[in-house]
Amino acid sequence: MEFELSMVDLTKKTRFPEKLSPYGRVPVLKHGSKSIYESSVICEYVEDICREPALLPTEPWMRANARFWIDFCNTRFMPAYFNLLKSPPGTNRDRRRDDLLGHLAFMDKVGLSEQGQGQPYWMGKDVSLVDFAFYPFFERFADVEMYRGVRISTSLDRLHDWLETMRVHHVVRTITRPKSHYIEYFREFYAD
Ligand SMILES: N[C@@H](CCC(=O)N[C@@H](CS)C(=O)NCC(=O)O)C(=O)O
Repeated sequence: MEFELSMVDLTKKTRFPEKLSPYGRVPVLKHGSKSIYESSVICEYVEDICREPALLPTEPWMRANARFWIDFCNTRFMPAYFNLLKSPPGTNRDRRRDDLLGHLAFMDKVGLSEQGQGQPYWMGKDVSLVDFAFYPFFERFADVEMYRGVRISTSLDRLHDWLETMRVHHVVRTITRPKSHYIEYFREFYAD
């Protein structure tokens, strides 16, 4: 779908209240006179108004499952990621790192191995909103690697295979940036 991207400087966000959600955050989708907030709600909205290509399974149980994983991403994985990244020096980073690593292992074992059953994407043979919910964190993963010493274990085969599949997805390739971009961009926020 055609869209126009409007960037907001979050260090000056008081100047742009009309471009922020009621939580004071981006992204916000403006569609005509309507505003939609929160990434996963925005994604489902776009899915509702543009059904092709379908990015959610049609079968109700599979649809519920897709929503479970998107919820897991928002309520478990993302908080663990930022709890570690935003932890000041001297706080218990080992525990926070273990939390994140535990989620990665769960994603590999239960999400990708049992759910995907040898298929390339999270929900099977087709890319879905689940893949697009998780992938942005791996696009920027160089920040937790560089500034918090996280490594994805080589034993998480399915996770590594999925990452490779996503890295070369034609849509991901149009927006991807190198690791060095993330390392430099996040240095001022997260380097000790
Ligand atoms: N759950 C939200 C998270 C949005 C979010 O944290 N956005 C960040 C930028 S990536 C933001 O607006 N931060 C400004 C702030 O929290 O003050 C979503 O997925 O849309």
